[in-house]
Amino acid sequence: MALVLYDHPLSPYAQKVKIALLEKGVEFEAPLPEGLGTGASIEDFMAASPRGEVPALLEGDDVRLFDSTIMLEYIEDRWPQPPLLPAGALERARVRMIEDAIDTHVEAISWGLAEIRFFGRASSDVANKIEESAAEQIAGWYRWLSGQLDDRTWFNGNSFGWGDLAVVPFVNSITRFGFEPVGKLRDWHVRVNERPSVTACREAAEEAAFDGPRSDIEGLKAAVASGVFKREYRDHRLEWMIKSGGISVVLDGLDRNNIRFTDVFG
Ligand SMILES: N[C@@H](CCC(=O)N[C@@H](CS)C(=O)NCC(=O)O)C(=O)O
Repeated sequence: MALVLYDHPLSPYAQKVKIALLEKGVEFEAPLPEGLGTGASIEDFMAASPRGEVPALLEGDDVRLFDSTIMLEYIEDRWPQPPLLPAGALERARVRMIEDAIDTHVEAISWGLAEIRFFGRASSDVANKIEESAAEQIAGWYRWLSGQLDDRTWFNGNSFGWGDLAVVPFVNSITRFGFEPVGKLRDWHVRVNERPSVTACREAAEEAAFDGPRSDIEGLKAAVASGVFKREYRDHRLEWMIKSGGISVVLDGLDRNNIRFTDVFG
């Protein structure tokens, strides 16, 4: 049975995994799980991903994985060639640290901007405060990323790899919100987006975000407004919304029952 990666083209986490599979030349299908965001989606997707999140990876009768980092580990173990992690314990640790910071802190910013700009969660005063905070945070994270890149061509070292695929989908999301990287981070951003695996994922995301046939931003907005699509305020996202000035957004979402937290898995 083919490898199935439950996907949404706008999910930067799903993009990490798709880039890794494309780089390894592993064939996969990438369907959109029906009911994503309702908290009660199709059975095989929820069995693989009890938090109801994409990506979810399924293969044969046994492989049921959630979490993009765990999937990257699995893919690297299962299809070691070409290796995506750099050589050497410290280099590998460095790359994993970058991935963790991006997954938790940087993703929250583009997710939060979508809450404000697409889903209209905040009044103009609160929205302005959140936007200002997001802009400051992005400048800081871009500085940190430039420092991590240092004089390297790739976050991974001398060649493209895990360090790069863990960063580019998130920087592309933030760039779509109008925050272009500068300096050496900009040079890397141009370079990495020329990679065919990255180009494919970026184009699919752009098509979904803007006007392609896979785009349904208006439908999504209506689903969130009516409470059918409950946006997931988990972990770092909840922290981000509160620290960036949006505690009223959280309270309002609870009131309207259009945000959700993680359920017990069993
Ligand atoms: N830690 C997870 C995070 C996955 C995640 O948050 N996925 C989002 C899409 S970017 C999702 O499916 N959210 C479901 C929802 O909002 O209901 C990973 O690395 O895969």
